[in-house]
Amino acid sequence: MHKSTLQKLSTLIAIILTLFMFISCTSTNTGAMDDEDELLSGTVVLENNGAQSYTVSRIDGDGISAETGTANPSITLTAGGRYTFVNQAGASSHPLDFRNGDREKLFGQSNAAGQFDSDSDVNVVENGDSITFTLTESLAASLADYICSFHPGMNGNLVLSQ
Ligand SMILES: [Cu+2]
Repeated sequence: MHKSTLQKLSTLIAIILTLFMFISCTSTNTGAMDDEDELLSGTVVLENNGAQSYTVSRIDGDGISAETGTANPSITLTAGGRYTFVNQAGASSHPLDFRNGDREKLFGQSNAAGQFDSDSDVNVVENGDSITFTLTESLAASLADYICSFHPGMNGNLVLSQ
């Protein structure tokens, strides 16, 4: 009689423990999904004024801002986000490069090698005229401007948002 009560009790405890493990697993997974959802993501569309300047025609998403319609505007980016530059000027006619303060290429659409070309966290992906990258803390510490590798006048600052 007493033994069977103990058995029932331990079965009940086992069920409760299993339920707790299931609930904590579920909530951990949900948390991870929320973290990924919170990754900033933005797109900027660039046009050109001949070989004189880039202009921004549109911005979508979060973490990126610039004045539209002005020549070579400063583009403000938030570290930690993943950003796409759609270069409507044409990646082959006006290859868009991203540089550090010493005017060295970090990555971009020109054929020259860049310091962050194969950084797996920055994960540069080129697709036609578009280029996408993640602004890691270490990239953010170096990033200074964007430039057309053919036309040095097509050049503007990249600014970190505070
Ligand atoms: Cu150009």
